[in-house]
Amino acid sequence: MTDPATLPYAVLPDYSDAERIARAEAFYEHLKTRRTCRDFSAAPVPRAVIEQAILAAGSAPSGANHQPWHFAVVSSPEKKAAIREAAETEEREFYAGKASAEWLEALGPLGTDEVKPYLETAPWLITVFAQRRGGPNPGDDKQNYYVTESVGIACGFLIAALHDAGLATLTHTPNPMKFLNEVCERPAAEKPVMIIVAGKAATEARVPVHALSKKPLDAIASWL
Ligand code: IYR
Repeated sequence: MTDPATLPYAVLPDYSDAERIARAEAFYEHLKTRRTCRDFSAAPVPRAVIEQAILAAGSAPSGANHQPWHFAVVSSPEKKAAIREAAETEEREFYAGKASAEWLEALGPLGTDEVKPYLETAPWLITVFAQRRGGPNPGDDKQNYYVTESVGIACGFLIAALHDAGLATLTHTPNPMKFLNEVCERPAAEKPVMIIVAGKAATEARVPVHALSKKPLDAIASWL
């Protein structure tokens, strides 16, 4: 193995144990206030916020650091209308029988349906694409690795960054969503993964009680 070029590991703050615990608690307290939003205000949000959040997403770890993602950011009313129309067409079929009874039952407590006005109301639709090929540098055409995992982590960073900027978010996944390639002018080889809707919540926005219940630590972690 050849020795790769290296730099010293970035110096992280040398917090006391008490400080670390307090910071971990504070971060949890902050992140848990995020609520999926389905009722957005049309109030504008500066593009610079979205740019910084995408840079945060782009800092995520990825297979071989190939960064196998593309964020197509839609704000034009025409494109948003096209996405809403295509998404609602898919969702109508989904709710009218394509989804299993079990799936529809699981969605019951969320109160969702095929009507998606927020796809036009919210100022920003960040459509996330996964790239099976690419590489560490723009223009590369190499195999990418752990694409699903990498893009999932980047989406998590993106949602956390948007939340930290005080924006409401929604992960929307119409099924199928291949129409996004055409609307977002992305090559057929890229796989649309999700739309992250971002903006301010409408003043009258409400959240389903179902969404507030999170599993306790002992149900989601074990210690060996
Ligand atoms: N994509 C549909 C259905 C839907 C599916 C799941 I799983 C959700 O957590 C929420 C919705 C819709 O957006 O209505």
